[in-house]
Order: sequence, then structure tokens, then C-alpha cells
Amino acid sequence: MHRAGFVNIVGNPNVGKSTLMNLLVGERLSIITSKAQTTRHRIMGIVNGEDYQIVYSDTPGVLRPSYRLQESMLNFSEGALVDADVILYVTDTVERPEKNSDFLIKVAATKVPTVLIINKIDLSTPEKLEELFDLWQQILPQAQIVPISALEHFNTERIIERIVKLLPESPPFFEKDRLTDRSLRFFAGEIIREKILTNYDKEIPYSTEVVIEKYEEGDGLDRISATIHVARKSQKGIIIGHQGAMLKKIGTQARHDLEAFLGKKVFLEIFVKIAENWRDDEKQLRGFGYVE
Ligand code: GDP
Ligand code: MG
Ligand code: K
Repeated sequence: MHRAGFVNIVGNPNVGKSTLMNLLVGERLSIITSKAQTTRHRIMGIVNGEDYQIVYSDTPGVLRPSYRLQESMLNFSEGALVDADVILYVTDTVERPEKNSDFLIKVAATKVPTVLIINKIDLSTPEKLEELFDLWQQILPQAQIVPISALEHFNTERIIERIVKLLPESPPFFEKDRLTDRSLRFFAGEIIREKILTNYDKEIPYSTEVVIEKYEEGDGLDRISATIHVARKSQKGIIIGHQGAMLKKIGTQARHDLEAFLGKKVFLEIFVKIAENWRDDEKQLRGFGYVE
């Protein structure tokens, strides 16, 4: 008998969804940083066993939309509740359960089997954990609860066992050697965006969008051209930095990671353009793939 299905990873920003998915998938698919909203799109990761195929989707964290980009991010997350065979609701030992959050009410109401992951138990004590366990059991009584530490790889095997038992009987949806539905182009963009997130403060990361203009695969070398779109003129100077120093820095870091990810040399050029107020502009958002 073969089982296969879609497992959607949902939860608030920064609880460790992307860290967990990468661990489950075994590759550095989803970019991870300590800032909220790192994950803007849904990303699929596929895990194949002899008699199962799990298709994970990592979603942007749930948040209340304050601009158009966030609205589209929230739609991705809510969609994740209906088109799944299993929901992995991730929380951590840091956030307090918000019984009345709209999103949690929806999770509690869904008929889709739900596994509640309490992550970051490395930051907690057994007493606190027990208390959290009870709280969550009241909020999501039908969910199976698995405490883990994604960072220390603790108890994560249990998740896979649980999921496989909950998956429907089905042939695989994707060829069994596929790792993800995303292209190299997509990962190149994500890696550059990660460097922007880790090198600039505050509003810069949330005001930029990376577009891969050209991706040429070669034998020992991939040639990549990227454009960083910023929402305002002043941000262009900040991205580039004094005599181009900042742009050079993120370019070098991104190239380094890309080479590790691809296992070959990379020639990377990055341009910076102004896309005035793109986060609130329907047409530009569509161009960047946020609106369907
Ligand atoms: P997401 O926004 O839910 O996708 O969260 P990320 O996966 O991007 O992780 C947010 C932050 O939490 C990062 O700094 C991670 O290193 C950290 N983190 C993830 N899992 C754990 C864990 O098990 N323990 C601790 N201490 N930190 C973790
Ligand atoms: Mg994430
Ligand atoms: K994050």
C-alpha cells in the first residue's frame, strides 16, 4: 500500500516553520532568518519514502494585513487550511496561545487532521511545557501534539511517523526523484533576498523584491542576472551603499551560498531599480507573482 498527500505547514511568523520544513525535507529550501515575514510565497518540498510521498508546503506566517503584499501572504496561509491532507500547525514555547485568533478558530474548525508542533522546547522547562501542552489541548482538542526542537533535531522523526499514518492511500503525485516544484531561478531569488534580510535594517527588506532576469545553466558555471526592485528612490542608495560596498557584499554572500547550493561556480550580477510603491500596486504585485 502506498500513501501520498499534501501537508501544509502553518503558524505565526518566527515559530520555526521554515527551519522545520528544511529539516523534514533535508535541504535548505526555504530561507530562514530571525525576521518575521521571511517567507512570502508558498514553497513545496517533497519527501519520498518507499511506500509514501509527503508534499510539504511552507507558508508565510499568519499576520494581520496592513498592506497589499501582506494581504496576499495571508491568502496563501488561509488557502493552506483547505487544500491539505494534513495540517502541521507550528507554535513554539515563546509565543502565548491566542485562543481567539481568527486563524486558530479556523484551524479548530477544519476537518483536516491536524498535528500541533510545539517547537523550541530547547528554550523551555518541563513544567512550562506541560502547562503549554494543556493549554493547546484545550484550544485544539482534536490535534495530536508533538513537542520538538527543530534547531536541535529533537523528536522530528516522530512528526514523519505521525504524518504518514494520517495520509490517504494514494499513488505518488510527483516523480519520486523530485525534490521541489520550484525552479533554480526561484531559489536564486530567495537566496539573494535572504542576504538583503540579514544585511539591512527595518523597512528595507520589506520594501524590496528580487527578480531573476536571466538564469543560464552551464556545465561548470551558472550565469545569473538579478534585479533588486526598491519601493523608493532613497532606498536605492541604501541598497548600493557607499561606493557600491553594500551591494558588493550581498552579491558575494549570495554567490557563495548559491555555489554551495548548486555545487558549481556561479557568475552573479545584481542591478537595483526603483519600482515606485510596488507593495501597494496591483499591477506590479502581479508582475512579481503575488496576485493570481
Ligand atoms: P518561520 O517564520 O516560522 O518560518 O520561522 P523560521 O524557521 O524562519 O525561524 C525563526 C527563528 O527561530 C530562526 O532564528 C530560527 O533559527 C529559530 N528557531 C527555529 N527552530 C528553533 C528551535 O527549535 N529552537 C530555537 N531556539 N530556535 C529555533
Ligand atoms: Mg518561514
Ligand atoms: K522567519
